[in-house]
Amino acid sequence: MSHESRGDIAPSVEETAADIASMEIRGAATIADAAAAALAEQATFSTAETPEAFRVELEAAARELYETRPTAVSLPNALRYVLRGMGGETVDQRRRSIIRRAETFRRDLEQAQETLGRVGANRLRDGDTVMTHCHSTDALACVEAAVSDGKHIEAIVKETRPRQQGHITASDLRELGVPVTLVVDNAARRYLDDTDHVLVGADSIAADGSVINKIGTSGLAVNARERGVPMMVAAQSIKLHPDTMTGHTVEIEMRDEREVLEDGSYSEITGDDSRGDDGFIVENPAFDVTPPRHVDAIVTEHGQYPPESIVMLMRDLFGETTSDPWE
Ligand code: RUB
Repeated sequence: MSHESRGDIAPSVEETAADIASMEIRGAATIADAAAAALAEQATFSTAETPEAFRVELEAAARELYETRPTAVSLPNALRYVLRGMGGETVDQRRRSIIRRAETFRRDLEQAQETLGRVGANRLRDGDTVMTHCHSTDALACVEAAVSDGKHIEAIVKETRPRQQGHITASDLRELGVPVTLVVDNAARRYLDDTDHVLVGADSIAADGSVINKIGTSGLAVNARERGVPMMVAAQSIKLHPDTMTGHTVEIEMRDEREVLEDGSYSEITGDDSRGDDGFIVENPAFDVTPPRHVDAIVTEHGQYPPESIVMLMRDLFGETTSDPWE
């Protein structure tokens, strides 16, 4: 990737971009938060001498962050929000406007998650068991709010290969005092009979109500429908993908095959660590698409929506058209 004519990017922005790409920073809300913070850092770091040069630097930093992971729309939505707040005639005014806007964004993000959590908690009854997939801070906010309302909630936590983010969910739930049963992904259907709600997050929500989330979500949703278990998606409005209103599709990230093979299973099969000419291909899609017919409710900070109605909220929040985060 060429950084030509991108201006001077702050080392901390480069670090944030690398951490997002390597999933050191991960999960759609956390990525959005880190991206907004990085733009504020770029504003502080900038030594631009003209307001125009300052704008060019901020846009270059936004591109650097944007190109890390393609699926979670919270990333471009965050960048767009912060950059649109740039105002003023001088470099210092612009710097202050970006820093303020990033702070507002991060505060609102936290608030939205708390509000969403209270909405989602209303769907959970005392004594319910939820099944989770991957690690979603929005989904956990619903459980946290239910627990703080005094409800007893238990959780069946899917491990979520290949990166096993379910382990993070398990430990977060344990901290909330929620009894956790950890299961491998293949065991999920068996445990749906003990489950009252499937509860997942989202990386993007499309205009037709499709939910793009960690690979395996769609299979879980199909099984949940077949078992009659309601499927609830916890997603702040920053997860709404405005481009899908004009027919664009959401890009599904394909990640490095080593994530699938890192447990050594490949060399056990082939006796070879090097890969390449052994006659099979490893694919590692990070996300999948769950059609709206398998989703019961999308819970946002603006209330809960049947998936087919989410486009109304999308129009209210984004209008009809969108553009790149730096335009
Ligand atoms: C994370 C994932 C999460 C969503 C929502 O994928 O799919 O369910 O990002 O998370 P990855 P949150 O681990 O590949 O980033 O609710 O925290 O935004």
